[in-house]
Amino acid sequence: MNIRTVLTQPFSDQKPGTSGLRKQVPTFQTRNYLENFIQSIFDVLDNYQGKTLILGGDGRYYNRQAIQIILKMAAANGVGKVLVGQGGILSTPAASCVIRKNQAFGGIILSASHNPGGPDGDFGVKYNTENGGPAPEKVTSAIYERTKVIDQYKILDSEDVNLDQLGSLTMGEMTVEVIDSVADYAELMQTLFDFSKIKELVTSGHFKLCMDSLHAVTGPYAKRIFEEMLGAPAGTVTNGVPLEDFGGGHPDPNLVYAHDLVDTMFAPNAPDFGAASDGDGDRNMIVGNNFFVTPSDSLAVLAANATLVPGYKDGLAGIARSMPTSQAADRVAEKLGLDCYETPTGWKFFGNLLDVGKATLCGEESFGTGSNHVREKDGLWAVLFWLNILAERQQPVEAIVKEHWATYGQNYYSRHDYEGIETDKANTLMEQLRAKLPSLKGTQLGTYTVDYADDFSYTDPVDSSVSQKQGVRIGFTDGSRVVFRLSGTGTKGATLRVYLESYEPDTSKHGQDPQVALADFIKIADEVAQIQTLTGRDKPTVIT
Ligand code: VG1
Ligand code: CO
Repeated sequence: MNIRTVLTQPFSDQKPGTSGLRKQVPTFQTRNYLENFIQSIFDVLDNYQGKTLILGGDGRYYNRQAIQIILKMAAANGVGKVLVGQGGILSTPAASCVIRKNQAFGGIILSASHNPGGPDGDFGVKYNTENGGPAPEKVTSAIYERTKVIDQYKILDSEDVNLDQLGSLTMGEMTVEVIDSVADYAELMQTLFDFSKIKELVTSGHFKLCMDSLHAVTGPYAKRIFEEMLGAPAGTVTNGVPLEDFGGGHPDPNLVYAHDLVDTMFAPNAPDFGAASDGDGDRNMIVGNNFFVTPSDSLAVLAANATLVPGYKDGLAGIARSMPTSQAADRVAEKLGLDCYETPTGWKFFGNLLDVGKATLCGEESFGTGSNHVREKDGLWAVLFWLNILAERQQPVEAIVKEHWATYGQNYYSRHDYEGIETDKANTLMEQLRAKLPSLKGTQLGTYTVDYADDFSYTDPVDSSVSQKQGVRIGFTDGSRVVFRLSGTGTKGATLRVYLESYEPDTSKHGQDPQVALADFIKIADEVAQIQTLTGRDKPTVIT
């Protein structure tokens, strides 16, 4: 056995963002770039010698090569056993499930999620801890500090592992087990949902389901669960083969990038239920026949109907949402007498709340929903949750959401993204906006009075850690809000996200186009943040 110690020099740009380290593929292919980051993870962890690590990714370009490198480095660093998904495939929620089931010390997930892939696309590395969730900030900061000074890494000289062959083998003193990517996850889903009831619905002949996996990681999961286990007709899952470049598309389930599904669902005689998921399988989009469900509403509807679903029949402990997510879920929490938590953007902030049992359901406006069954958001879980509700209520998606609005009021919601802005301009915009905040309270913007204006700061209720500067929010006295923050997942320039929300209790005013309903706030956002003037952009690149 030959373990080599390779001398290296630090890279200055290995700071993990909202969800791991994301860079363009050529950056990750730079000599020692991946190795430095992986060694930095091992260097900051204690007590993992001889223990189990989970490894897998979303199948994007460079996934297989990166897995071979990480296996050899894990062996050289004293890991006892690595469970790796067959073909290098593990969706993010499946990785979380496998970490928990095997009491692994952690997992390395290779993904840049919804970002495009391929030789010129993006790649990413995320470290998850033993609870199955994304490493908290204290861990990611420690990794980053280590990357700044790292001067060597360890790697075993060894043959590559055949990732397509299930079974165990040894690499130096480490065991490598290639596992079925889907089995553990599918088994967990069966414990949460009423599969026989969903099967009745999807095989009834009067309900049509469409699942677009966008050539990303959920293909094999969706085929096994919907077509094989639940009996939906072959072809229910489209774009179901994971491709290294996702077929050239953005594996991002929203109205812009999941256009094939959107065309199908907004045609005459459309199917009853459509869904899509992202690159790594943690996001979901839910569409009814000619009806789009916003992610914020989806969280609220799941919460309001949770007791119809076996895994949640005893009710919820609490609900958590990221700050920019609409307050639709808060209204459900209030009515059900549940605690509701508002966290910064990124799933890592839900981990503590889930671990101590303060929250059961969590959600983000960015097409992310999940629960305490794993410690990641979970795309197919959300689809199954909806199907279970539909099977119980026997109503169309649209009727369920409209009834929800009639009960709780409608939170109009939209996010406007300005992608690829020059970083300096984006920073100037945020700085100027921050400087204005103290003088805004009580003033009029348009016809609305500012109730509060601040930069969101979060104190974790479990470990008291504080995360500052998590987004500028301007709230008005009628409950509406405009939120501004810069993305932490992009790899080119900066992306400004503007989140717009208003509340409409009057049923006769429900169901309008959100861009019309939110027009006043779109204007206010531009004026207060000087978006056009400072970025030169007269409209967003993506509206969701
Ligand atoms: C985005 C979303 C955020 C999500 C994150 C990771 O982050 O806004 O809600 O948790 O992506 O999702 P940002 O910093 O770009 O706004 V995934 O599916 O990309 O792991
Ligand atoms: Co994702």
